Amino acid sequence: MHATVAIIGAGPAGLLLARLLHNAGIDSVVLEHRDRAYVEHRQRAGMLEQTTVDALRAAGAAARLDREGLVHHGIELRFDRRAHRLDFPDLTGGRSVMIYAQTEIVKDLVALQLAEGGPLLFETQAVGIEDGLVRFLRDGVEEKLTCEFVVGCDGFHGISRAALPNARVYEREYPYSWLGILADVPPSCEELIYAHSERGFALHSMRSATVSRLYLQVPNDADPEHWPDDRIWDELEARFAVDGDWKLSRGPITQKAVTPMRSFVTEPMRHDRLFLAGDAAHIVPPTGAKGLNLAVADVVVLAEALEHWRRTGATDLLDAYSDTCLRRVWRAEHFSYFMTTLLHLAPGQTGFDTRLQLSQLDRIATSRHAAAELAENYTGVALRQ
Ligand code: RFL
Ligand code: PHB
Repeated sequence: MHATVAIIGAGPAGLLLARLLHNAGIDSVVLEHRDRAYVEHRQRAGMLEQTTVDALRAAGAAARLDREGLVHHGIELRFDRRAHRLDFPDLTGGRSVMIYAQTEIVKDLVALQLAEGGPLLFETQAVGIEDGLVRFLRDGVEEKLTCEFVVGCDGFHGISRAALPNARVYEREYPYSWLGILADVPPSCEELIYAHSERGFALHSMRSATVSRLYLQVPNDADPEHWPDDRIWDELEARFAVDGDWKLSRGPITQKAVTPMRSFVTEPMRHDRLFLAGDAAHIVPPTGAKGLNLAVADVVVLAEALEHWRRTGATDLLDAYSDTCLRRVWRAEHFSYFMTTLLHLAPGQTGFDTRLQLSQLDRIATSRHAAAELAENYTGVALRQ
C-alpha cells in the first residue's frame, strides 16, 4: 500500500487532516486501532473556538454543526456564592464559541471520509514507524504502508511520539481528576458555569437542549462505583450553590467516567518526514477546553504546509510547522494551567492559597483588563501569532 501521507489515528486531528488533504488533492490513508463505534462514541470535548468552527466550515464539514451547534457568547464564573458572567463579544471585539460535541465532529468527519475520501481503516493498529514507512496489523497480519510523510495523530497513548529521536518532554500532573457525567436532563443554565467552591471545582456544560454534561473535581484514585447518582447530584448542588434562586435540575445519569489531569508537551513536533499533531504532541488539563481546538489548529497549519509543498516543492512551511504550532500550544498550556489552578482545591491547600484564588477571581469580576485576558484566551488566540 502507498499514500503520499500516512495518518495514524482517526480522532479529530487525523480525520480533519485527511479531509483537508483530500480537498487539496493530496492522497492519504488513515489507520485507526479501534472500531468505528468506539471512535464515534468516546465522550470528550464540547467547546469549539471560532477558529475551529471556521476550519470545519472551510473543510466542508460543518453542515450539521451549523444546524445543531449552540453559539455561546459567554461563561459564568461562580465563587463565594456569587455568579459573575463574562461577555465574550464585548470583551474580545466580537468573538464567541460554539458547543458541539467531539463525538458529533468525529461522526461527521468519518461519514465524509468514507463517502468521499481515501481509505480509512478501522481496527488497524500501527506498530512501527520507519523513514517513509508505517508497519501495521490488520486481522492479526502485519502489512506495510509506504509514504512521503507520516503524521502521528494517535493521541497521548499512541506510538508516534516515541519515534521522534531527541524529543524533549515537558510535563506536569495534577493532584486531582474529573468525574464527568452525561445526564438526560435539560441544562440548568444557558451558558457554561465554572464553579470554585470550598468543596472543590465543578463545571456545568451541555450537549443539547435535553442533555447535560457536568464535571466534579474528585481525588486521583476516585472510583465511579463509589459515586451513586444521588451522591453526584448532591455534591454538584453543593458546589454550584449561589445566593439567589438558581436551581440545579436532576435527571438520569447515562455515563460516568473519571479523567486524570495532565499538562504535557513534546518538542519539536517533527523529525524529518514524521510530524505529530494533536494529543500525540501535547496534552492540556480540560479546564480551559483547549485540547480539541489545538488538535484542529495543528492540522490546519500542517495541511497548508503540505499543500504548499505539493504546489511549489518548497519545504519552508513544513520546516516552520513545529515552531508555528508550539507558540500557540504553549499559550494554551499556560491558560489551561491557569484555569485549573485557579479553580481547583489541591489536597492540603492552605487558607492562604484559597484566598489568593478568590482574590484573582474577584479581580476577573471587577477589572475589564483581567476579564478580557481570560476571555481572549478562552475564545482562542489566532492560528499564527
Ligand atoms: P484522540 O482523539 O485521542 O485520537 C487519537 C486516535 O488515535 C488512535 N490510535 C491509534 N491508531 C492506530 N494505531 C495506533 N497505534 C494508535 N494509537 C492510538 C486512537 O484509537 C484514537 O482514535 O486525539 P486527537 O485527534 O489529537 O484529538 C484530541 C482531542 O480528542 C482531545 O484533545 C480533547 O478531547 C480534549 N478535551 C477537550 N478539548 C477541547 O478542545 N474542549 C473541551 O471542551 C474538551 N473537553 C477533553 C475534554 C478531554 C477529556 N478527556 C476525556 C481527556 C473533556 C474531557 C473529559
Ligand atoms: C465539555 O462540554 O465537555 C467541556 C466544556 C468545557 C470544558 C471542558 C469540557 O472546559
